[in-house]
Amino acid sequence: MPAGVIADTEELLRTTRAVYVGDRDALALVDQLEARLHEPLRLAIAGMVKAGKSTLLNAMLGERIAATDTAECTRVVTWYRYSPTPRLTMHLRDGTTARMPVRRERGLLAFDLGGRTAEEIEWIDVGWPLEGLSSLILIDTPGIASLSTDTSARTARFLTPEDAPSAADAVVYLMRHLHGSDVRFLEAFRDTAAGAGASVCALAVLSRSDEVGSGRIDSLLSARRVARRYERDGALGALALGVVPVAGLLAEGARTLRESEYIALRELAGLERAKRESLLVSADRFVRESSATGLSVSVREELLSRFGIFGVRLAAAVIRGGVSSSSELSDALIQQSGLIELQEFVQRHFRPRADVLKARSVVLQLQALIRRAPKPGCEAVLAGIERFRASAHTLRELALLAEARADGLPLPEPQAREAELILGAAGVTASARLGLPEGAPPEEISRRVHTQIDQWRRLSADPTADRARSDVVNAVLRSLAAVASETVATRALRRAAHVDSPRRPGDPAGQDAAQQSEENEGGLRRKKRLQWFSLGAQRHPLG
Ligand SMILES: Nc1nc2c(ncn2[C@@H]2O[C@H](COP(=O)(O)OP(=O)(O)OP(=O)(O)O)[C@@H](O)[C@H]2O)c(=O)[nH]1
Ligand SMILES: [Mg+2]
Repeated sequence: MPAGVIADTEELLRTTRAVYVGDRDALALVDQLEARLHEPLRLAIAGMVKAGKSTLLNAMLGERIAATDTAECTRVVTWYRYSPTPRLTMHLRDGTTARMPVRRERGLLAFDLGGRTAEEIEWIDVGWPLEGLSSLILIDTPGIASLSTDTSARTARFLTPEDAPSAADAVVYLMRHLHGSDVRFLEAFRDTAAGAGASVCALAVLSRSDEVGSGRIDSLLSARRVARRYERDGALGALALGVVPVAGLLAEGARTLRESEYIALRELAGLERAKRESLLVSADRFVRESSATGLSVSVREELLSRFGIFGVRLAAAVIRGGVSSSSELSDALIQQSGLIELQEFVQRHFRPRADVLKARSVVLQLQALIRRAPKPGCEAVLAGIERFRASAHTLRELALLAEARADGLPLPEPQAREAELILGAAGVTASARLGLPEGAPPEEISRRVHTQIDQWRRLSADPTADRARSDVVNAVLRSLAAVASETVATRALRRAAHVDSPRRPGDPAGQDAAQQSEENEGGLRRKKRLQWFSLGAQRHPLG
């Protein structure tokens, strides 16, 4: 990634400001874009109605903030971003805003719309004091219906507008089964970015994956197999960078686990086998009157709504396996839920590309502005946009990865597979690109990158290669050159500073140093990952 992408884009905004001097609307847009450039990446959670979006968002946040089920506010686009104190603001369709009270009901955040309907509200802005939100803005979107409705229209207007770039930089797309509407949405999302090289910034989640095997204890294994099949599916494979199975309800329950719930689950785990099995045979049976357990029906109903029958079965099995505290149970369930894999994916693919993705969004908006209201002098802005395109190799990588998934790269095996890795298919750290284990020593990385450069240079000199192949080979060489220069920088940095302190959140100066050193420091990398969303039960749940 070009080091100065943010600085270059700021320069482009300055040029635009000069061209549009005196045009209030255009200057207000430039102000907004400048702010956007310095905000965290905007990651939208999208999918069909009841795919489990809000539940997953709560699991990612580690608090039950987003409303689930049938509340009116599930039909409104809702942003979650960092604020030192809780703050809820409604942005109304008539252009005004209204503050909302911060109120909790039974551990959940209550969205008090003051009697307004979803139709009157454009979006809701939730500021929340969660550290994870300082590096990522999460956006919950209303469900897309297979038949067009007002609610799906709102999501479409926000994420895939016809005549403007998307308001989100990347999307986590939830689906329970692969449906025509899912493919159509992902195509539309990719195409809003088409002007910037058809880069793919979507991750698909096979959601509610505990239900894939009807809640059987091996459901998540079945879900994993289905996810792998979807990944290889021609239609979806070309539209998403990967497919991760996630049991969102289990993850949400685990991250907000209460001591009383742990005690109830422990009681179930301790029942004699025949009694336990008769209770857990189905969700219906679990909440029927029964003499098998001292837990009341209402306690069991609550457990079922919080964890699902799969979660209750799994929790009982895990406790029987030796887990002996609520925090250990929480960790074990999070591990099983797929949440960590999702987080790692976001960490691996979106976060390191955040600057380029944000800059791309800004550049697309500038392009739309020039189309809408051309001004004398705007050629300078267009030239800047062209320079961005040419230099944003990250976008080229994302476009080639999408092409690789759709049709395969125009190279024989094993080079095609190697090329995908070098272009960042498994992550953008030097080790991931070179197919080395995380934590490989810098010397080995350095040796490997130079061997690869020699090999790909030889390929680039092949006179029989056609244009498509040469383009890929050149892109691979460019990625390798970036790895080589990063490696040199990392080694120099280590020598100069003995870098060993992990970055503090929100410390961009320290970020580079930590990022460089983490490439070769498995332990550090894990620490930073955990800091980012700090997975684990929240010790102070709402309510
Ligand atoms: N078993 C199971 N149920 C889930 C899971 N995720 C969500 N649910 C349930 O599915 C229902 C819908 O969940 P939501 O999170 O509101 O889904 P959504 O996609 O946000 O729904 P809309 O915003 O209305 O489109 C709720 O009753 C959840 O408890 C899951 O991973 N497993
Ligand atoms: Mg929802």
